[in-house]
Amino acid sequence: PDVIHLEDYRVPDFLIEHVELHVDLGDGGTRVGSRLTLRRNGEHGRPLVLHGEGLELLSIALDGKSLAAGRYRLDDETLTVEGLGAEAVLETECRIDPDGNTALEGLYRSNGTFCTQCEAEGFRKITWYLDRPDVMARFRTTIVGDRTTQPVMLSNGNPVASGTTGDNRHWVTWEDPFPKPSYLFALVAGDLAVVEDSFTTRSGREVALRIYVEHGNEDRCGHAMTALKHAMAWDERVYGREYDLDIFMIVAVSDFNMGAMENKGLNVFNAKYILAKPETATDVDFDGIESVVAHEYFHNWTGNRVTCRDWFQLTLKEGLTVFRDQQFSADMNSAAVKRIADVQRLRAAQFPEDGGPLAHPIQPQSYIEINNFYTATVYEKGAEVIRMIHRLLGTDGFRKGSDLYFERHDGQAVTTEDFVAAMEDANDADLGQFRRWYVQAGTPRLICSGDYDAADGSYLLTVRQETPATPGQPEKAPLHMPFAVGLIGRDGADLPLRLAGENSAEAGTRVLQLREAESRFRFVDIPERPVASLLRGFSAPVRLEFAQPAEDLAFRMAHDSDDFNRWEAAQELQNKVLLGLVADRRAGRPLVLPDMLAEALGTALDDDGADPSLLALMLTLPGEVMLAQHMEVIDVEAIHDVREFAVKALAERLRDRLLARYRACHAAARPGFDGASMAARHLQNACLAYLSQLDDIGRETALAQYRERRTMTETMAALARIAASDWPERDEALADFHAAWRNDPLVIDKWFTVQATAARADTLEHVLALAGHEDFTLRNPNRVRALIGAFASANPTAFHRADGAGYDFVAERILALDASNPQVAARLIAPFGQWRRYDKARQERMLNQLKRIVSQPGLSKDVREVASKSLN
Ligand code: HT7
Ligand code: ZN
Repeated sequence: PDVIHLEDYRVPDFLIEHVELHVDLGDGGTRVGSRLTLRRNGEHGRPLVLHGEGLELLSIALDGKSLAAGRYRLDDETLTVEGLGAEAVLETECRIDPDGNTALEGLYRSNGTFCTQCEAEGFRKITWYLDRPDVMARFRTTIVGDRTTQPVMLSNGNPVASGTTGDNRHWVTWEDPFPKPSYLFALVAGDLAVVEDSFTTRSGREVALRIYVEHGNEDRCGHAMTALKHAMAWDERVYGREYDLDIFMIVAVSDFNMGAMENKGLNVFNAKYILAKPETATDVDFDGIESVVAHEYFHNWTGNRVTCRDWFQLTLKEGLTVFRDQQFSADMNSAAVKRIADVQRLRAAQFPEDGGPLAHPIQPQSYIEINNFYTATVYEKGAEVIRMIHRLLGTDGFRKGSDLYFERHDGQAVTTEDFVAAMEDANDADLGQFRRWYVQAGTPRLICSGDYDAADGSYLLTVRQETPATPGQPEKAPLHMPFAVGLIGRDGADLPLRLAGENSAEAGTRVLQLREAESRFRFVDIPERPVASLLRGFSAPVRLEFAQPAEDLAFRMAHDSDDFNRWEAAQELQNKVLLGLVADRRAGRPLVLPDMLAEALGTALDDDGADPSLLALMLTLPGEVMLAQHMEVIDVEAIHDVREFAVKALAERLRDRLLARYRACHAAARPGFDGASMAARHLQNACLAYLSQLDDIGRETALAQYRERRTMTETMAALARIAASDWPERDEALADFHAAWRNDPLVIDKWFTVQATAARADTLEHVLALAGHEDFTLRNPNRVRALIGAFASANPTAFHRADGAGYDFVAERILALDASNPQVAARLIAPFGQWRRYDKARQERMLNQLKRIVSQPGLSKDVREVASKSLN
């Protein structure tokens, strides 16, 4: 296979100044005319080589003259034209087939609506082009369509002309004044409803905001619109960035490979991240909409105005934009709860990636298929790297750096190095060693120890860092990182911190800087043995190893001034207890829940002053997938049994307090999307997860919550309990839910997921039946993720069934899906890549499935790359 290497980067041989597209949409195929104004880039005699895939050539002309067959060469992936002058105009016309486009890349149809997805390399499926991000051109796009079936026809920029052509057809021309790479091109045409609003920028410009959806969904756009306006105001306030066109459009489509796409002025969204009302969407969905709408909007500056030179720089726009959307959501809601959610996501998806065969730095050095590198590492770890720069430079320093970055590079396609250099230059800082984060893969371990010396009142903190070897990187160098710490006194307050040799002490959190393989910090004037709170706010993306006694963890759960670390202390205590129970079970010892865990959680439940959402997170035991990360060889059944045992034992011990909190939250929550109601529902559902395990009231509580149908958040939490149960009402409730929502695809996705993730011995049989259900299709990525993705990544006992039937089911679907949508198929392989973590029998079964996938004839390069790398 062709491997692309960063070190082979060369500037483009030609630049494109202007593009005129003429897209004639039709039921029997679409004709795309293109007129490229080209300029030779530098002194050379090389031919023009344009990218193009799956295009049927209809005509070609250079500088106004039709080209004879010998003057150009066509193959499966390129069009080569010799003999261009320093400046040239190339015109081509081709036919493409959007209806046959099941890969959802390029121009395709979703529920009748024409739409595009061009990142990363989809534009070459629309016309021949220099489809690389460092070629930035001005686009003028004319769309011709049917007046009845495509009354709405959109592209980037502003509409500048329109008309009709007879035959019930019409046309519209859009012009985008900002030069952009082809991956930001978009076109949408269909019969869509529009919801309108407006935003006045701080310099007084009025921007029309439009959200286009399928008819009937107009009442589900309110939350997305509000999120958009909040994001626009936030980017002005926090980064000084204003929107730059007169119109900002969002289109929601039902068939979409990822979450959304930041095309200039015309974002295209997976409907899941736009459509919501409390009856149909959960609070998690509402939060997801707010952050994805903001993320795509923020790309207008971090990605569009300043874009990537090449795809190895992907984290330049994605890591930075994820960091910005995380900051935004933290400002809009509870910052601690948001930080916890972000870290949970990093640990669930990125840590396994970084410790497995697909580990890569946030700036990969090579790839076969770039679509495979839209990873948790590039996005989530990339955001953590930016967050560390923010910590090291401070809020004002970071803002100075981002101002300089935009000032220097507006309108350019740049590298991560340009970003780091702007941060350094604006702050006169040295990020030399810090740059290793961009090129070194693997999750560092921070091995910490603390020694209190009562005689001289000092506390010595020793921190050793070690990054495990990753494929192709056996040796690792020490990294520069911020390490936020606090020392808590016996009264629960943070002690003032002064390092030996310093003159004054500061109370609260201290941000230390780690650079060496081993660092030592001696704090002085410490009057009593403190309880250390390390890595506050998760100040670096590492695994912290610090043996802290259970009593200290319980103390921090009650007193840590850093809310993230209060939760983290609860997690650590729960991990300790549950992994101890796993060892007991494996040794055949009886399971006994230690009193102190119930007491610590009981104390948390009594804390009326704490954010209910934070309490919900503290009460929720680490999931099976998270617990598994702490085992040398993952014992799927033991983890599952022990977790179930602990939930039930805690429910019995804390019954009255759980019930009281449950009732209070239920009374406090209103159906809307206000912070207090969402937090109350969060705690209500965390309590329900315990209460539903009780033999006497569990069933009636869950069924009553389900039957009440107050909000989708409550309904789904109850249905999840019911779906996992053996209660006689189970089948009836699932049938009832399906009947109620059969016409609402986003809700039916939830129905599939709740069954795919149910922890039952017969889940695989249910999932097999669901794969044959009339509502199941491999053609819709959301549906695939709802059933197959959820089963493989969120139901460990069923996916890792000892007989290997779970593996067989998923591998078979990956192969089937590869024929129509390789990008989505490749993303389903990740759980197989973790094979080394399991027992020998499971290892062999997982490897056999990977080998089966790799040996399939005609496999896409997407699936081949991931499956073959996963074998290592
Ligand atoms: N920049 C986008 C990444 C993307 C994508 C989106 C939709 C479908 C296919 C895609 N390939 C890559 C989304 C984002 O990060 O904002
Ligand atoms: Zn993005």
